[in-house]
Amino acid sequence: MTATERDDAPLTLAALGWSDFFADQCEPEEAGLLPARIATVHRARMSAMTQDGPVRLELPVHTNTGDYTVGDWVLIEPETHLLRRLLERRTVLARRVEGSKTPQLAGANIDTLFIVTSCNADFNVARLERYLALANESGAEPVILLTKADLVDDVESYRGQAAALQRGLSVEIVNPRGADVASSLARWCGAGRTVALVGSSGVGKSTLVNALAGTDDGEQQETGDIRAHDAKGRHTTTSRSLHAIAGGGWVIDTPGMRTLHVSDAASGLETLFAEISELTHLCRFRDCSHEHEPGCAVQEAVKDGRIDPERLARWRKLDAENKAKTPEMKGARGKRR
Ligand SMILES: Nc1nc2c(ncn2[C@@H]2O[C@H](COP(=O)(O)OP(=O)(O)O)[C@@H](O)[C@H]2O)c(=O)[nH]1
Ligand SMILES: [Mg+2]
Ligand SMILES: [Zn+2]
Repeated sequence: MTATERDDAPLTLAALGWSDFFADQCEPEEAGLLPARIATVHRARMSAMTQDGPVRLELPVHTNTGDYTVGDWVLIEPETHLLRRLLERRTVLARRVEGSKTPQLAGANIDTLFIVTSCNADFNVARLERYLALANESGAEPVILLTKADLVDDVESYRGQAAALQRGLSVEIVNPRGADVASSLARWCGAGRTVALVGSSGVGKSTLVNALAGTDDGEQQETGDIRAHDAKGRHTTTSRSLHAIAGGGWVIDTPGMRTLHVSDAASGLETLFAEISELTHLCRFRDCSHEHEPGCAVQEAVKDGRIDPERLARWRKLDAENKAKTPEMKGARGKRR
């Protein structure tokens, strides 16, 4: 069921994810406007959820819908549903896809980002680190979901590898087709909370969305076993939307990605590689490259086994990529809390 099709019981703003963070942004003269949460974004139209149900937004001329994303809070006119203003985001998931210059917005005001990977061929620590860097940078809490545990006999080794990627990282083994999906993810869901799913095509994201949304009524997300790819080889899931979770809260499904670049993610990388980045302050030289300099605290840690050289190599690669792909003259991109 997509949010736009939900026309039953009215929702409170809090159930939609509204909080003081957004209320505090409203000026006194905006008191007559209605808060609305973007549910779908298309090239020329957008829909939103309000306390009074789903609405199709009236867009001012020259609106670029690419400036908005699923999960955004906006203020609209109650009668006409004319879009008046975008409220500052608490978190925003942005990513640069190959061949595009501007980052694509994949969702906003997400509390928890589920990074979904299967335990078989898709499992790749370097790719998970890319997702983690983006998740950290977005401001959402990353959680790794391991699917297809039934296809391997050493699921605990996958759990261990995933958990080692970042301090305090939650890793959950889920069976997207099982009856207990909602309860195993309940810790992160619930009224007013928003989760999103990212990960390669075929790992079970749509199956998870369907399980969370409840399958009894409404429209289902197309899953890979119905039709993995269309005739042109595109992924099954091509648009994002806000789906109501049966037990409360909201889930955003995002289309699969082939290549995932890291850019504008310096602080996300610092969180991800905390055990390395906190050593760099101890190096003798301020501009240490951590390759050959005397007094390099990072190299010392590699030598005495505190840091895995492969992990260091992956950090180097992502750090260099981030520097190369982040424009020097970066406009103020509202720093998140
Ligand atoms: N064996 C196995 N198959 C699964 C599991 N989870 C999902 N699948 C299957 O994997 C395929 C792809 O799932 P889908 O939800 O479409 O993946 P998406 O591309 O990430 O949205 C479907 O055939 C699912 O039924 C699992 O835990 N084990
Ligand atoms: Mg899908
Ligand atoms: Zn160093």
